[in-house]
Amino acid sequence: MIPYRPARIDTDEQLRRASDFYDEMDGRRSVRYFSDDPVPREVVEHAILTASTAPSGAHRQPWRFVLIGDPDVKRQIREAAEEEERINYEGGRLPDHWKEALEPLGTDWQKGYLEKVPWIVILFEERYGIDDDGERVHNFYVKESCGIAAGLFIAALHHAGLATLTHTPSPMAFLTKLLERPKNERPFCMFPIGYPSDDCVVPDLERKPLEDVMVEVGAASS
Ligand code: IYR
Repeated sequence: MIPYRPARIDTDEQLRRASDFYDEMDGRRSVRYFSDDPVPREVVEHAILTASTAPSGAHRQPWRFVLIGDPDVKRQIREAAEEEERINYEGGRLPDHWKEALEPLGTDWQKGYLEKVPWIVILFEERYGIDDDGERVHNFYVKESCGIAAGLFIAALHHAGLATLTHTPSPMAFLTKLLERPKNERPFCMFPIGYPSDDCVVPDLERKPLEDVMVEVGAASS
């Protein structure tokens, strides 16, 4: 154990920071229309480092972020993702209630942004570790850990002025094969990363107010 003594912030400053951070995050939107303007690799690498600060079960950090800037690999990902999504949208794999829920988002099987963006990051969950003797090592709370890391990643990208889409083409198994990942890794989420295009639009969504997302139980003492 080592001491951990982060400086206390006074209440006014605390409120200001909390509110400023909320405003910043409330300005984030998932983007499906990207420009092909370049984004420095270091910015994305720093966002991955930030994501990797996430708490994880037994500090196993059961994640691997696969970075793709190669146009040929991006094209292969687009083609494979579209093949799956075409079956979802047009081949009847998406149930009607799901299609209806997606209608306001205007999504379809076409995923042109996967080729347009300067970077794609694919977060793989590490289902189990492998020790020096090649033996399996149990990982804990893998989905929870990766979910938290994904959230920090999205926040870090937004903070750096970048846009992304939390994209989970379904099924995603094709990514393991295409990216030649070992069998202890499984795709968790895909993140096309770049700047929104000049003509980017997003659905006119509203977020739930605090009273719909928080309940207080009991009476706080202060
Ligand atoms: N994976 C599909 C469908 C999709 C599902 C949900 I839930 C969304 O919020 C958005 C899309 C696709 O990417 O089009």
